[in-house]
This record gives sequence, C-alpha cells and structure tokens, in this order.
Amino acid sequence: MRGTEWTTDGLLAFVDKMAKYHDAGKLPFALHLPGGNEEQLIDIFANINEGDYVLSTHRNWYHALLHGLPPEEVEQKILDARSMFMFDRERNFYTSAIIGGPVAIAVGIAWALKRKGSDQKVWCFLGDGTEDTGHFAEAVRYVNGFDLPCTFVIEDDSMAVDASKESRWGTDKDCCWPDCVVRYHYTKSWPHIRTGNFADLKVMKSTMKTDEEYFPLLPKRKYLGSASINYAPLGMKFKEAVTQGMTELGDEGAIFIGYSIIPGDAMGTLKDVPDDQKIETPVAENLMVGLAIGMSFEGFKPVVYFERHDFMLVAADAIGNHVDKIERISHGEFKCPVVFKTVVDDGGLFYSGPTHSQNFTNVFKELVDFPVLYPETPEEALEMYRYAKDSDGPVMIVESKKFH
Ligand SMILES: Cc1ncc(C[n+]2csc(CCOP(=O)(O)OP(=O)(O)O)c2C)c(N)n1
Repeated sequence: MRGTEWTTDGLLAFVDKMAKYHDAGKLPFALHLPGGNEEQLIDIFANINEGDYVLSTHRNWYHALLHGLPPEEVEQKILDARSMFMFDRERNFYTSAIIGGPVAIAVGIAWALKRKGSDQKVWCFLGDGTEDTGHFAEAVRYVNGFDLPCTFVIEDDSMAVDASKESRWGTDKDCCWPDCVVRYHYTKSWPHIRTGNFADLKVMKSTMKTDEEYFPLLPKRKYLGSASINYAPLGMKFKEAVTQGMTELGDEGAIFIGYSIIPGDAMGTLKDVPDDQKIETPVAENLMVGLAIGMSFEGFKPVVYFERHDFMLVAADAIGNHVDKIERISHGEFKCPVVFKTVVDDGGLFYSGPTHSQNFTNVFKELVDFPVLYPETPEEALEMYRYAKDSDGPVMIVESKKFH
C-alpha cells in the first residue's frame, strides 16, 4: 500500500497501536510519534513514485508507510528498537537520527541518478529544526545550482524539541529557499518524544535488550596487507605510487570528490584520471562526504579528497555517524564503500603551521570501525589503495607529505 492508498484514519490507527505498545511498556527505547500532518503527507506522496528515494528522519513512520513499507514490517521494526533506524534497500527508504545527516546524502543520490540518466527522484524530508543546520544550506545550494532531481520537504511545526523557531532565531518568519525546497506547516499532535504517558516500567525492564542484541555487530573489515605481504620493491617514489593507485581507481570508474582536484589534481596525483570522473566541490566538507555516501548507494565508488587531515574534522558527523554506522544501523541493508584520501602537511618545503601538520590517524582509528591506514613506503601506499579499490566497505588512507 502506498501514498493515496492510505487514509488519514489508517495512519492514525497505526500510530495509535504503537502508542498503546509504548504505554504498555513494550517499547523501552527512544521513539518519535508522527501526527497532525496526515493530509499534507498523503498529498505529497501522491507525487512520489515507486523507485524514488525517500530520506527521512527520527520521525519516519508515516514516510515509511506512505512509501510502501508494509505496516506489519514497520511495526516489527518499531518493536525491535528500529523506530529511528527504519531502512528498506529494496524500496529506497533511508533514515537518520542525526539531524542534518540525510540532506547531503540526498544530494549524492540525486547526483548519481542524474549521471545515470535515471527518471528516479530523491525526496528528503526534514523538520524545521534540521532546516537550522549549515548542512541543509550547503545541500540546497548544490541541488539548486546543479539542477539535481531532489526535493527537500520541510515539515514545519515551528519547534525543535521544545524550542520555538522564534526563540531559536529571533523571528518566526520562514527562511527563503529556492524551488527545490517545499514547506508545509502543521501542529504536531504528540510530544517530541514518546507519548507523554507513563509506560509500565516493569514490562519495559523485562522487554529491554542490549545495544548489540538490537543491532548486532558486523564482522570488522581489516587490512592485513602490511603484516602479510612481503612487498617487492616498486622502483617508484611515494607520490608516484599514490598516483598509480589513483589511476587504477580511475580506470575502474571511481569518482573523485573534493576541492583542488580539477585545478591541482590533488597535488598532481590525479593527473591521469579523466576530468569527467572528478567533481570539484564547494568548500563544504560535510557535503563532500554526503555526496560520496549517496553515490555509493547507486553503485559508484567515490574517493573523497581532503587536502589536509585537519579539514576532515568538519565532516566528522558524516564520517563517524554515517559512513561508519550505516551498515550496522541498517542491519546490513545499505553499504557504503567510500575511500578517503588525505594528506598531513608534516614535512618538506612550504611548511604551513601546526594545524595543517596534525595527523589524526589515531583519532579516526578510535572514531570508526573501518580501516584507517597510514602508508610509510611507496609499496604500502599502492597496496593500500588497491585494497581500498576492492573493498566493499569504507577505507581511509592518510598520506604524510614528508613521504611525498
Ligand atoms: C545533529 C543533531 N543534533 C541534535 C539532535 C537532537 N535532536 C533530535 S530531534 C531534534 C529536533 C528536531 O527538530 P525538527 O528537525 O524540527 O524535527 P521534529 O522533531 O520537529 O519532527 C533534535 C535537536 C540530533 N538528533 N542530531
């Protein structure tokens, strides 16, 4: 059942059933009930086709139902602590509990669909609290500028948790966005979180499971190369080996994303990659990673280039909360084989100071579960980029300028 096949009463009855589960203590975790926007959403989903992508939020149940996820599946996922983690790879349904996360991912999917000449579109739903974020402004500007097939729908109840728009911004006037953004106003019929009623704590305690029971850990991808390979000398310098790694990735169709990659060729290392596989982005690090994530959902192999490691901190949300967690929180439905290439400016001529010299390899090793690699020889550099090329998961490779 999709879109207009749903009625307001049908949607309300679904939520009412979940609210009763909550009050009976059967949902011992965070959940956000939708309500008050049934008619608006039924109208909007009349324009959303099967096969289109729908990206949603912590408050995603209506979007899931209207996009055709069977109610019994949505119900089961809610009972399994996946209220904020509702995914369906087959129906192109994606959510995030981190506000501002999905907007950049939506852009990447839309870029991929346009590149493929697809008729599919992307619909990204967000609240006015998410509209507050810089991530949203970057995403809208990119979709508008490149005319990507993506519509952002602001579900504006004028509140972020319990804070009004006026208290957050000094005015309750709507912000002005281009045509790829539509907005509807509504009044939420439930509190921000849960139902507002006391739940039965005894039942809650007996139902409660652990993090790993709700979201089993996936086998860790490990790079074993350095320990297991006796490298034959390549007879090339470090930078030549990196360049060779880029060329091999390019030969397999990888898309290179970042700034200083068309003018500059990522310090010359992309000189043998065709320009139409390079996207010179705005200086918007979170958007760069979102672009990569979204493209990877459509089968592209993205390589995101950060010309200094310290710039990557600006994209910590996209890397730590999304790239690293997508597979686990979606129970393996969505994979994200993104390659990160970055440089630590820690040596040689043109010293650029303490910030750009920082090497965050160990910080990222703590932050993420995927391999974070630091090649020290030309042989290692090429082998690591070959590993990244063939991996079906994310990999980060940190190049020190002192080896270049
Ligand atoms: C990056 C980030 N900051 C803070 C939060 C905590 N948080 C969860 S929902 C929310 C407000 C969201 O408001 P809005 O986007 O308007 O959605 P609504 O809940 O009104 O549907 C906040 C601040 C979060 N999930 N992610």
